[in-house]
Amino acid sequence: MTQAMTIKDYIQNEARFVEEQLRHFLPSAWDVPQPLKEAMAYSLHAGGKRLRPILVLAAAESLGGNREAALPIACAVEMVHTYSLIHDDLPALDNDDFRRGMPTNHKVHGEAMAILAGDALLTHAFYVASDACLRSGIAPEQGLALIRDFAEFAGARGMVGGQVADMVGEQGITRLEELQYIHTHKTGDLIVFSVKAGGRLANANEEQMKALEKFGRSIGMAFQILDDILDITGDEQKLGKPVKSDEKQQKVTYPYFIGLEESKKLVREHTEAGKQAINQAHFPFPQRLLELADYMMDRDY
Ligand code: GRG
Repeated sequence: MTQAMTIKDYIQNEARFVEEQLRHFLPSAWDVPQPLKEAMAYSLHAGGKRLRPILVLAAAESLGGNREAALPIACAVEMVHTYSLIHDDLPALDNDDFRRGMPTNHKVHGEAMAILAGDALLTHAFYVASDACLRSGIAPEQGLALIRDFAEFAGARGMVGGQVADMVGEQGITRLEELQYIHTHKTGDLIVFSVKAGGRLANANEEQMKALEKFGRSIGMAFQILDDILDITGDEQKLGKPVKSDEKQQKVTYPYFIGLEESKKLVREHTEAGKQAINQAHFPFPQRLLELADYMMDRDY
């Protein structure tokens, strides 16, 4: 990877690596019903920014870690992210028709198959992650800690918990702290897991793991606040999904609580705080991680 490459090219390159790896997401020898395979592949290959897998790779790279070991974990995170999007779009949840610029999974494959494709992507992610730990030669305790983190950050006190808090609190949120809880878990936790996983695979020390956690928390929060902002100011074509959906659903968001300008300021502040954590923790190759934080803050889709 040449240092002269722009962050945009770096992201495109890394996303391509992930895409290629995802093409072989199910072992070809496995006997899997074709409709299930198709429904899983439909959303997995529907595009998307691949930011979480890229964060796994960049975190590993920041410590001189092995890309080969990080790549399957990066794919596993994308599988969990994709399952969450499929389920989030279902009629029982957000009932959305478009995602990543395409009809949602249940619109194409039917509701039952979409639910099962999400289930299968979630469980398969844990197969891929544990298989990678077994093959990569990382210490068994490190592998187990990684899998435990994955379950924790994706599950009841992680992303699913955040989603439930969002659902239960819909329209009834009156305090910013409640919204912070939702963002921290629904969006932030998988991002925190991504950078921590990259760190673990690269044998990060305790100080570096703490810095990665702080980095993930900060850019995760910045990412979601920006998502709230883009729902108001963004371009439907670029986003690949309808805008103003928060307003239509009368959702309480950061701009609702503190206004657009203050929300934008907060995005910058969280991003800086994340970068500062990395800058203070003696990473040998932090450049891409830092650039990614800036890129995520500047995105318009
Ligand atoms: C249903 C268990 C369950 C969880 C749902 C991820 C999620 C939690 C809901 C999706 C809706 C949403 C707006 C969540 C906030 C996180 C977020 C901004 C997701 C979109 O991530 P991007 O922008 O999407 O990285 P792409 O398509 O680029 O991968």
